[in-house]
Amino acid sequence: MMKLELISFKLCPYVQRSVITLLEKAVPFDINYINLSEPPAWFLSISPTGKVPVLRVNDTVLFESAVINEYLDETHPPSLLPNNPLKKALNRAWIEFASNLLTTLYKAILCNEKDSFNHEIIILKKELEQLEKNLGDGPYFNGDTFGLLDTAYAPVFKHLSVVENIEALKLHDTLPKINRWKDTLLQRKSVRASVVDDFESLYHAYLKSNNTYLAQRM
Ligand SMILES: N[C@@H](CCC(=O)N[C@@H](CS)C(=O)NCC(=O)O)C(=O)O
Repeated sequence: MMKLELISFKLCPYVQRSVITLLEKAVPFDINYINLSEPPAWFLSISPTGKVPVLRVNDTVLFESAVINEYLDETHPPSLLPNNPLKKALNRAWIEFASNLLTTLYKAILCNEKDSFNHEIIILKKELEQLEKNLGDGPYFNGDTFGLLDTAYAPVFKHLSVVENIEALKLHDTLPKINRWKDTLLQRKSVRASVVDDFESLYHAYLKSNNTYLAQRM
């Protein structure tokens, strides 16, 4: 059997994708948390990008969350991707879109002033409106079944919910489908178990240490 070790940072939404996939598939794995503000030398020597997640599969080092997830999906059937090639391709495209959302959200949370924060939130809202237009009736993106795509959006919603506990973003009226999907995902067992218990307080500490606008609002 393959020995799996996931290298993680407790606040990283990309690692969270892999954790959710591993939990959904009930695959045994070890998790090794590192501090990304002072990455250990051994990590820098094995990681081509210096980024997490990294999945060690026996002696092989795999990186990039989308690739790690597809590897886990292929090696632990049944697949969490649709069988139909066009639907599968669309799922991959929307997984990439989740990464764009994370980039925008990350820019927003690091803003030091109200104006720049609000500017990024306007961009985020526009991106979310695009997503809303492309959602079906749920409860998951592909309908009744939870998929790999959902593992990419759950971390977006988790991070967004911490931000919304600090500052009301008023996303609720215009994005009913996203809000329903968000609630479904955040209640799911694998999603709840995919972050550490003190996630929210660690997130707050991160906001404070970066002297952000949101830290002033806490
Ligand atoms: N495209 C990468 C993004 C991963 C990523 O940005 N990870 C962040 C933490 S959330 C990181 O490791 N940053 C460290 C750095 O950029 O030096 C993936 O999907 O795995």
